[in-house]
Amino acid sequence: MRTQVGIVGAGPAGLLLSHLLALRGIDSVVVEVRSRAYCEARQRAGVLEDGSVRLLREAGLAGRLDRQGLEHGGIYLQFAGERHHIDFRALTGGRTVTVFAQTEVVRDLIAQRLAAGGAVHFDASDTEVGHLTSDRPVLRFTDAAGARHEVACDAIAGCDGFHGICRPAIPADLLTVRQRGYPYAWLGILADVPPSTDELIYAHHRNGFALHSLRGPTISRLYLQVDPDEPIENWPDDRIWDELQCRFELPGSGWALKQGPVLDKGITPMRSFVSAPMRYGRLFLAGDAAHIVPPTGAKGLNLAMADVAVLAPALDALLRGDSRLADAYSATCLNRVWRSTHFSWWMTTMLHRTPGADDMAAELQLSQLRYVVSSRAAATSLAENYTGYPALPAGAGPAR
Ligand code: RFL
Ligand code: PHB
Repeated sequence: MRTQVGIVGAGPAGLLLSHLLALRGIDSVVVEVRSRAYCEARQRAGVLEDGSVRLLREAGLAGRLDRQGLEHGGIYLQFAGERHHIDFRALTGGRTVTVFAQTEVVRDLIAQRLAAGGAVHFDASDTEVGHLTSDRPVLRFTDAAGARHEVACDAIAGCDGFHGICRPAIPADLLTVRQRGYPYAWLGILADVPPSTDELIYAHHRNGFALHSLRGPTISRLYLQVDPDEPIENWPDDRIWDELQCRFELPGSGWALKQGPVLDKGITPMRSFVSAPMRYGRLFLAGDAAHIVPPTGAKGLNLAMADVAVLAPALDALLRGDSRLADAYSATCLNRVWRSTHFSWWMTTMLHRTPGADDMAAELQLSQLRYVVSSRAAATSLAENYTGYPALPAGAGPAR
């Protein structure tokens, strides 16, 4: 087999890259270890920055997003028994985010790639990459029927997430890794009940953080801070709802959290992780393969999309003999990655209860929250980062 770009991973990064390359007339082969059904059902992110929406729209992928995505002009921050609105539109000159599930983005991307005749090999196994410092790197895999393939490529994109094989293919002594773990995790549920709020509620509570998000007019998505090593069996549905009721409670306001059947539940660990550089020879890492942020800033999916928006034109130029954009790829992406890493860390540490934290730490946290909701400068900083700062680079669109 021969292709121009071998892509490992059919998550948002790999699929979107494959599409952006196709718009430039560049062919690719996508290799994915999971089944199509698994990729389409995996519950994850829900918030798209302005720039991500524009990128999908320019790439012709926003049909359903434009019909079903919910534009949100702010969020609520709740603490000390009060709920405060942060008005993104007013603070940033009209910028917003769009609530549209990652599962839907992935479904649309898979349907688009397959309809366009794109090669996406689901249920692949034993994926390997090699000859990465030559100009003819190879991608090897065993397909669903058990046949082994070797694909000769001009470049390989490692879009295979945090646990993939591409980052470990780079010699460890060439990588600088920065990481931080957090002493908590998120328990997330999808519930068959209309959202009890018009915009997302980020709640700081003495029992821990809680987030009320949504997936549409009839489906709610809710998260609770839990201990990282707590088994999910400790959290029957009734206990989850009791704890959500407690953390979102607004005494005397008349507001109530509606409950409904739980459709999906899972526990997600939290970490910050950045591995640099994002390139080794002709291997380019994108998305979670190179960096992870805790989900409190809603940045992971947006970073993955921003990476491939930079990578597509860089690979296009590289394949035509001009390596300047490819040489700048890692530094260009890491600038945004570090901004999002800082913002996600800041939101996370401001809103979660740190087990064992002393009263001093708790008061500092509350003071920070009071400052954010009372200072226009502080609220603007949150709004600017949440809606997407810096803006996607020029030339991020699909074709020239
Ligand atoms: P993905 O989505 O992990 O896709 C990687 C793909 O690679 C495949 N793979 C392999 N394929 C072939 N061979 C191998 N050896 C392979 N190893 C792995 C995997 O099966 C998978 O299909 O990475 P990608 O494309 O970089 O996308 C990143 C995003 O998925 C992630 O950053 C976000 O979901 C993070 N995130 C959020 N991001 C946001 O922007 N906004 C949010 O609101 C938000 N909320 C969240 C989140 C992540 C969460 N979890 C569960 C981690 C909420 C949660 C709870
Ligand atoms: C989600 O809807 O899944 C979601 C929203 C905001 C976040 C994280 C996750 O910060």
